[in-house]
Amino acid sequence: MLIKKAADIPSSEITPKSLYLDRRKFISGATIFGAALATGACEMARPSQTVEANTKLSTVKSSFSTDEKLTPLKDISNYNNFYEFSVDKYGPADLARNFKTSPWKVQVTGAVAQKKTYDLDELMKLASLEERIYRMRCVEGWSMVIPWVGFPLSKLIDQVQPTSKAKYVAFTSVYRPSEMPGQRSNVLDWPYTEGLRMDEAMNPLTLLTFGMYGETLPNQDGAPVRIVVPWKYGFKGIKSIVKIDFVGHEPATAWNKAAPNEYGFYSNVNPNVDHPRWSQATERRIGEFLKRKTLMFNGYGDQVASLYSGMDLKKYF
Ligand SMILES: Nc1nc2c(c(=O)[nH]1)N[C@H]1C(S)=C(S)[C@@H](COP(=O)(O)O)O[C@H]1N2
Ligand SMILES: [Mo]
Repeated sequence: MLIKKAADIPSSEITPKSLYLDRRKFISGATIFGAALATGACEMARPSQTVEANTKLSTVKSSFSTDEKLTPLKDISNYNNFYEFSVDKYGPADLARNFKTSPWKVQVTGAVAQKKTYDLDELMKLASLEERIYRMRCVEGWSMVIPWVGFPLSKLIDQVQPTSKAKYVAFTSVYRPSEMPGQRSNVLDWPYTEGLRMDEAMNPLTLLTFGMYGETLPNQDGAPVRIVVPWKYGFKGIKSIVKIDFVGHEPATAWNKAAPNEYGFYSNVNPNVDHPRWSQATERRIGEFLKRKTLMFNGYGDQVASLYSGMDLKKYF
């Protein structure tokens, strides 16, 4: 069996105070955790929101992992950009608690020989799951080190066999305003979309991601499936994907549509190209006081610099 239920909740996880504040919400959220209630759990004993992530995943280690200090799970899962839920980074952990991630289907379509709609289980079984410890650099200037669980997107691409017309891959997040309060406002043009050039999508670093810290993704981190592209700014890592479309032209992307002069299609981490409103030369690693220097391609230049040889990265930012 690929997956089994976790026996317990990691002791490292501490329920944030905000989760105690809304009792009504707590009760409705708790009804889905029948097991916890059956054991007579009271409010204080309620598992933290990572209970949604309590499916353990068996993984193999990856040589692509950094050995830098991991960002604690409680920080990764309580400081999120997920505008479908909230523009406040402390918001999604609470607001995504009742987001329904099962059943889940991902439609793979466009210029491929094998168009197919995958059930999540089926998608997860396409290749062995790896633990990949990657740096993640948000365009806003903070960074984390995250032990993701997934497999290279190239494994899926090989399976569906793109035709010669496939030049880019376009990704679409779920659109479900009934469960995603942020989608009831126009802060972005919903659904969230992202894209990669075919060679970027095929690069072994590009991870189709199902989990972190050895378990399925917390809802606020993009459950049940997202993309992680560690040499690009965090927003390229589109969450809660329902569609993967192989296309002939550079696809429109959510942040590029919202502010084309600020967020380019490529969005490679580049300390030499400032955002129009701030420098990108340094970053704050969550949990650290002093800022660090941001590395070209977020430190992944050996693996990806050749993808951009001859390109003016100031123009194609
Ligand atoms: N669908 C969707 N995907 C998204 C976002 C979003 O708002 N919606 N935010 C992006 C941004 S700006 C970042 S930095 C990362 C954050 O991922 P994390 O919360 O798991 O750290 O997700 C990216 N993927
Ligand atoms: Mo971000």
